[in-house]
Amino acid sequence: MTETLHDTPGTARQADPFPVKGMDAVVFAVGNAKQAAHYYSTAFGMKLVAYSGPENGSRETASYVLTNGAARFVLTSVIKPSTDRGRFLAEHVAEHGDGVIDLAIEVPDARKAYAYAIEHGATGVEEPYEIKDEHGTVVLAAIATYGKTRHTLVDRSGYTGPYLPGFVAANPIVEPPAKRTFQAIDHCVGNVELGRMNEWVAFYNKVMGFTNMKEFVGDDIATEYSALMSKVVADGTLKVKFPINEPAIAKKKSQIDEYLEFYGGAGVQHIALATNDIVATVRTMRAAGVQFLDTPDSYYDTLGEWVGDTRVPIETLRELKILADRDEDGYLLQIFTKPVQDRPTVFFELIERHGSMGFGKGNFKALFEAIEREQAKRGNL
Ligand code: TYF
Ligand code: FE
Repeated sequence: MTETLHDTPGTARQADPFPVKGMDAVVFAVGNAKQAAHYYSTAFGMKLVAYSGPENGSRETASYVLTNGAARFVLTSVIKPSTDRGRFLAEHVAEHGDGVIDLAIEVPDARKAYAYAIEHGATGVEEPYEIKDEHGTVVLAAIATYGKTRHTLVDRSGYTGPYLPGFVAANPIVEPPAKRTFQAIDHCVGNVELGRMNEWVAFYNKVMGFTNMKEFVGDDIATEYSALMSKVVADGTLKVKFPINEPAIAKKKSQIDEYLEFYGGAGVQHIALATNDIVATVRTMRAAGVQFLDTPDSYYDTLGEWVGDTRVPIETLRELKILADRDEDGYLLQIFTKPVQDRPTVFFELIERHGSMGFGKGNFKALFEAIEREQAKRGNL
């Protein structure tokens, strides 16, 4: 049976088959969650809000929950593996280094979302289950995606606690910066094996009813300079956006191949964080020691000619190495960190959108050249 919504007179569209509220959390398995929590507090300006560990009954793992506006990261380490969960975390860190194990999505109904996903070909990881404490009930379920990554589907509408049952409220590690550094997760990018991008795009099309966004990197750009192909899937409201990259066979060894080699397979490549003042955020994060990719001066010499007016003067963009792009809907400002662990794997993006819902297509050449300069320094190009 299909329902229809009538939102514009004279038009009818299908009700969203897989409604989502937004990203619930990005969950990382790391070697030392205590120190990672410190890094995301002092370097990224996030705020520790919840904790689970031996002090409150979790003897096997320690997890730190940090937020910044609507963005939520969960950092988990294993203390002493004794269950399948503990062994999974220990092996994940041994094999992949610090990385993302879960792109959790908040949904209005986790049971319905799970049933829809399974019916449309998803592999179940956790059947729907409830957990409760004095703050209420959360319904959770999980499905598998690329690599060892999963999507936990979270219905927290019946819950008022700091994160999930099993977690206790925690105080910030340091006083968060006076001005918030970012406020939401804009998109989460996956790297998949050569030739498998379309398969994963089809997975999101079928399993979550996500549709393709117009921006993509096809063979033409791929062979010329990017050495990767990319397509973006998103839910109907564009709150959850998942670009998927695969390596392309080009003149140079792909940055995606470098990731796949050092991560040990498919996984999350970068998390983009939405900010409304990228200049202030980059200044704060640079002062705290975060390293960003460099952009040559020549980029800024011609930027004004094609990008037009932006909120930030070109000279400030040049000083901070921030990139800018424009499309028919508006413009965006963006910058990329270097990988945040010793393996050349996970990194972050800061993005300030002004109308544009793109991903910085106009910057792909400059960006991919910057990534390749780093790849060359590591001896992987
Ligand atoms: O998310 C995106 O599509 C942009 C561009 O390896 C991008 O941030 C794409 C691939 C890549 C790095 C950045
Ligand atoms: Fe991005």
